[in-house]
Amino acid sequence: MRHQLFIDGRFVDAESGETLATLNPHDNTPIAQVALAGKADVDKAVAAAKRAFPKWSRMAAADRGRILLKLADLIEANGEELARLESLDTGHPIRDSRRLDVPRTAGCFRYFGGMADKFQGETIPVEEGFLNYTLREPVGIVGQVVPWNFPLMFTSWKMAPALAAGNCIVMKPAEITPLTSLRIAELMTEAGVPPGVVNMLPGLGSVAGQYIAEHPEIAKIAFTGSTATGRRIVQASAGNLKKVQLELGGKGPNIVFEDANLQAAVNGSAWAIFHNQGQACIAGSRLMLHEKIADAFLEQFIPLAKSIRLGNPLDENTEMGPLTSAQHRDRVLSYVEVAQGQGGEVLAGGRSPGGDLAQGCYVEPTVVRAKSYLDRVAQEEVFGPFVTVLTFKSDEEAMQIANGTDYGLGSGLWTNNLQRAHKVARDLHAGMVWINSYKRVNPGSPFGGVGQSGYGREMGFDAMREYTQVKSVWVNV
Ligand code: TAP
Repeated sequence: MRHQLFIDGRFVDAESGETLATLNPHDNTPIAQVALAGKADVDKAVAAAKRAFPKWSRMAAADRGRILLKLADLIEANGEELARLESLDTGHPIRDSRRLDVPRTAGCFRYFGGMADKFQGETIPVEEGFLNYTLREPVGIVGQVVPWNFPLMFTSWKMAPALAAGNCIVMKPAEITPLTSLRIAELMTEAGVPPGVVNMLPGLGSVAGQYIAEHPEIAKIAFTGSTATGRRIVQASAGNLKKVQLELGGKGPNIVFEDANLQAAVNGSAWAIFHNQGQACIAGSRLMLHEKIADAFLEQFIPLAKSIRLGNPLDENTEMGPLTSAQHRDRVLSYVEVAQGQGGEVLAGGRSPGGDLAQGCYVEPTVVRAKSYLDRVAQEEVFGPFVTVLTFKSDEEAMQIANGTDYGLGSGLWTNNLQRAHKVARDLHAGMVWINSYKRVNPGSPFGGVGQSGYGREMGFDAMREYTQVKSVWVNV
C-alpha cells in the first residue's frame, strides 16, 4: 500500500516528515500512516511538473492517448485490488466499487485516451489574403483538488482530460481517502507516464490545497467539494488569475409527477439518494412528490429504505456501508435535530445502528418529511443517506420548489407525459436533468452545475475545452 507523496515519478516522504493516519470507516481503526504534503512539497511538485511540461505537451497526441489507454487496461487488470482499497478507505460497498467505481475509472481514462488526437482547432474564413487557424494548447501546470466521496473515480475525471490535452498535474486527494489515488499514480509510471507529469500530494486542504490554489506557477485549478471551499479557492487563485473550474455542492430535486410509473420511480429514487450512502453531489436529496401519489409512493419507499442492508463494505452482501468519517456521520445526524426543530417528521432512520456496527461511521437510511421547501433540510446539502420529502399540487409549484435553492447541479423527474418531461427539463435550473432515471454519468456527457454548484464542465469535449486555451494564428498569404 503506497503511503508517501508521489513527486517527479518517485514515492518520497514529506519534507516535514509529517504523516496522518487514514482510518477504516467501518470500525475507525488505522489503515496506514500517509505522508502529509506541505508548501515545500508543493513547490517540489510544481518544479517537477515544469520540467516535464515541454516534452509532454509536445508529444504526439496519439502517443499521450496510447499511454492513457494502457493505464485503463492496467486499472482493469488491477481492478480487484483497487476496488478493495477504495472500499477499505471510503466505506463504499465492495459490490459498488467493483461494478461502478473501477469500470468507470478505466472507462474515463479510455475515453480521453481516445480523445487525445481527436480534439482539434479550426480554420476560419477571414478576409482575403489571410489564412486564420486556431490551435488548442494545454493550459500548463494544473492543480486538482478532489474530495473524499469518490476518490478513485474523481481522480480519473480530473486527470484524464488534463493529460490527454497535454497538461502536467499537481493533485491533492482528500486527506482522509488518499490510497487509491496513490495507487493510480503508481500505475501511471507502469503505463509510461513520464516523471513529473503527474504528482500526487496527500495533505490538508487548508495547507497543501490552499497553497496549490495560491501558487503563482499553477495556471489552472480544478476543484470538487463544498461551495464554501470553492469560494476560498476562487479568492486564493486571484493572485495569478488562475483559470478556475468548480464542481460544488447540490440539493438535487427528484420530482415524481402523478402520472409516473410508481414502481420505477420508487426504485430510482432510492438509488438517487442512498447510493454511496448519499455522499454524492448529484444525489436526489429532495424527494418531491405530487400530493395525489405521495402516500402510495411512501408506502413503498419507506419499507424499501428500511430494508437496505448495512454492513462491512468488504462484505459482498452489503448494500450500504459507513459514511467516510466519524466527523461527517455526526454532521449528517445533526440534521435530524435540525429537521425536528423546524417541525419536520422522521419517517425512517435518523440514527446510527447499534450492535456490530456501533464502532463505525454508519447512519441508517433516513427519510424526513419537511414542512416547507424553505426549511434547512430542504435547502442545505446534508451529503448523507438523508432524503427530505416535499409535496406539491401543480407543475408550477413543483418548479418553484425545484428551483428554490441556490444550487443547480443534478435533477430528475418521473412522468409518462412527454411534453411535460421536456418542458420541465427546459425549466429546471440545473446542469444535468435525468428523465425517468437518476444519476446516470458517462465520460462523453458533460457534468457540472450552475449557480452555487459551480462552473465549468467535466467529461466530453467540454472537459477538453476546460483544459486547453485557444490560440488564433494569422498567416499573410
Ligand atoms: P471540502 O472542504 O470542500 O473538501 C474537499 C477537498 O477540498 C478536500 O480535498 C479538502 O482537503 C480540500 N480543501 C479544503 N479546504 C481547502 C482549501 N482552503 N483550499 C484548497 N483545498 C481545500 O469538503 P469537506 O469539508 O470534506 O465536506 C464538507 C461538505 O462539503 C460535505 O458535507 C458536503 O456537503 C460537501 N462536499 C461536496 C462534495 C461534492 S462532490 N460536491 C464532495 C465533498 C464534500 P482535506 O479534506 O484533505 O482537508
